[in-house]
Amino acid sequence: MIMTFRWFGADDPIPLKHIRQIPGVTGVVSALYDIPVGDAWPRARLERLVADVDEAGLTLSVVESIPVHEDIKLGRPTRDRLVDQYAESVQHMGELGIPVLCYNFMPIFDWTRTDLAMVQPDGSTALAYDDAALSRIDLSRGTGDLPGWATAYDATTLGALLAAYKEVDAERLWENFAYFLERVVPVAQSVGVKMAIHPDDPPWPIFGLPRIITDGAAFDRLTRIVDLPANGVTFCSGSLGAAPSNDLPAIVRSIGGRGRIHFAHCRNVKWTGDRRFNEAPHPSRFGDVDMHAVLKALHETGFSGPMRPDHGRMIWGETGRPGYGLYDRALGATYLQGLWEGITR
Ligand SMILES: [Mn+2]
Repeated sequence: MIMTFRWFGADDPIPLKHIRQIPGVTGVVSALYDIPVGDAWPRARLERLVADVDEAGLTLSVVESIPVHEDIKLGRPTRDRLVDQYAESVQHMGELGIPVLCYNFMPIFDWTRTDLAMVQPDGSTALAYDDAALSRIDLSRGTGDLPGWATAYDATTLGALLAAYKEVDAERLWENFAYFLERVVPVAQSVGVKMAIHPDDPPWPIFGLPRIITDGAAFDRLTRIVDLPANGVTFCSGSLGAAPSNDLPAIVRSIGGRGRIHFAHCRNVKWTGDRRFNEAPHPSRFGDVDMHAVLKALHETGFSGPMRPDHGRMIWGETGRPGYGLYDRALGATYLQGLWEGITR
């Protein structure tokens, strides 16, 4: 297992030299954040990122993520050019020896929460989700009302996208996903890049949009569409763990047993109602994810890839990017390593 930490590039208030000081963290998870969605990532830019991380005494272990253009998810005629450009980015990763790509296939919205700073009994704040609160968000004004939404869409653009997805149900989305995988995975396989799809977060449809990567059956289905080792998953305990129906250790044993877990996100969630949860400190006892059982299953299935603490709370007065402060994620990294040492020794 390689312990890693997400870094948002030069604009991240947490510098690489601080990440380097978290015990045991050797890998960095990052991306190029200023390339328009759909464009091929220039090899020279990616090379510069690798060099910056290297100079800090760390290794770029994972690209998270190269966004998939909505036209690909919608199956529009423009997708062929966009898929080619995606494959070109993957090829550049391979040429530079970056081994893992984390990506997702969620329509329009990436991970979604309804509260970015829910105050916890200990005074810390955590990300939270409540399906009832989500249903009250008015999208007719664009993404402005959605807490922390990174890709801003104005009302017209968002309205057009939502209308286009009216023609795309879950099965059509699977077809469009298959089209993408059939063209990109062989390239990844040939250049030594492991593709690791991130499960949808939360793992159920939102705003009437289909979401398909929500459970172990979906992991199984997608990895058989193109049955190559490069076609794998990111096991995110927090995303899958938001649904009580997901038996996390069983999912690890199934997909991990086939050698298809290429990256692990470890985070705890506390269920507080039907489709309602908040994020919790990493250790098992603070949430509904049995982190010991998850890591034990990862070890039993021979997991040797990168792992990172996923979102953390904001503690000790820290401010910054929601979910991505330094302190709680650093605590998570050391906890996960302690658990791993206990399991593997
Ligand atoms: Mn995750």
